[in-house]
Amino acid sequence: MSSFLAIAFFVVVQLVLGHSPLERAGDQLPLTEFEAAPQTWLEKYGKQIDQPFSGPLAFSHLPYTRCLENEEELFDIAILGIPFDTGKLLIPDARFGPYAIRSGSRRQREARGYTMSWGNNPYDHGAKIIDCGDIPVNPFDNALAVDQMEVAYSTLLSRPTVAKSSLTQKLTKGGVNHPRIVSLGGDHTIVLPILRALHKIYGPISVIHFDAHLDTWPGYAGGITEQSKVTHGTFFHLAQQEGLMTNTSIHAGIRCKLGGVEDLDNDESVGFQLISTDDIDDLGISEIIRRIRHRVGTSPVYLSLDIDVIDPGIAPATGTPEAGGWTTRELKRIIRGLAGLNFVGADLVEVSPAYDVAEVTAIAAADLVHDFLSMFLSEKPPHSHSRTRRVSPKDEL
Ligand SMILES: [Mn+2]
Repeated sequence: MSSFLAIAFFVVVQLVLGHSPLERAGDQLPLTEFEAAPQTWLEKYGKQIDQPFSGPLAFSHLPYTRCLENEEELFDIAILGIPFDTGKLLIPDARFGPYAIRSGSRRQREARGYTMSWGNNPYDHGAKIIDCGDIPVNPFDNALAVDQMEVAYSTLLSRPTVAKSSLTQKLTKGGVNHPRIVSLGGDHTIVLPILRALHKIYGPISVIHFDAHLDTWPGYAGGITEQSKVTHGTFFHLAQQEGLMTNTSIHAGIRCKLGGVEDLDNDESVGFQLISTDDIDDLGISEIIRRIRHRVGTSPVYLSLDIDVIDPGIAPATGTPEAGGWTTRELKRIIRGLAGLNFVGADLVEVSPAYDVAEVTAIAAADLVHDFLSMFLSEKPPHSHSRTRRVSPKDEL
C-alpha cells in the first residue's frame, strides 16, 4: 500500500508541474512498430488476401473474369450470373440474385472450403473453378434476352476444359470434355435457354428439379403471343415439346396449390416423377436420395434448384413463397446424396434479395452453391456420419 501511495504522489506532482507522468527529460518513449520509417504497403505488409468484407465481388473470392469476352479464358467449372427476371409472375428483383449470392458468399473462400459433412474441399480436386461474371441480358426484350442466354451458355460450354483428372470431366458420346457451369439466377425462365444449349452437346438430358412448384404448366392464362408462353412456370413444358429432356426427370420438394389433378397428369406427361415436401417425413432423406438416383440413373443430368424449395421462414427472399418447406439442412443432406451422378450443369434461381432479411437467403444460396461444387467433384456421396471429430475406436459408444 505504501508503494501505491508513493506512485500516486509522484503522478500528482508531475501533473501539477505540467508533465506527463511518464515523461522524463531527455528520454522518449520507444517507437512502436507502427511508427517506423515510411514504407510502401508492399514493403511493409507484402501481399495480403482480401478480408471477408473487402475486395471486388466474386463468388467466394474466386478469380473473376468476363469469360464471354475473354475468349482465351479456360476453366473446368464456371460460376455464371444470369440476371434475368422478366419471365416471372409475382415478386420481381431476381435480376439482383447473382449479386446477392456473391455477396452472401463473402465468408467463403478456397482456403477454407473443407466441410466436415463432405469430408473434402471442392477446391482441392485439381479443377479450375472461376467466376465468369454475368451475361448482360437485355431487360426490355425477353426474346432477345432468351437468345442472349443461349448464345452465352453455348459459348462457355464449347470451351475445352483444363484439368485432366477424371473427377472433373464428363465424357459426351463423342468423347469430348466440356466444362460445367453453375448458373446464378435470375428467375427460373433461364433454364429453357440453358437446356437448349446443353442439348446441342449432350442430346436429351434428365433434370433433377428442387422446387415448391412444378414449372411444367402448358401456358399462362392471358398469354396469347408466342413470347408470353416463355415464363418461369412453363419452361419445362416448352423444353419437353422441343425434345430437350428425357422422360426420366424428377421434382423434389413440391407443395404448391394446383388447378387440380390434371396439373399432375400434365406434369407426368412432361417426364417428371414427383417427391412432395411431406414425403421427407414419410420416406426419410435416404429414401428420397435413393429414388432420385434410381430415376436418373447414369444419364447426363442437370440440377435446377429454386430457392423456394426451402421454407420461406428460412429463405424468405424469393418470388413465389410457399409455406411449409424443407429446412436448408435437410436439402443439403439430400444434395450430398447425389454426388457421383453424371452432372452436366446446375443452377440456383429465384433469389430476390430486396425481400431478404439479414442476407439469410443469400447466405443459404451461396452455401448451396459451395455444395454443388463438392457434388460435381466427389465420386460418391460422403459417409453418412459427419466427421465432427476424429475418434479412436475405444471412444466410440
Ligand atoms: Mn418455384
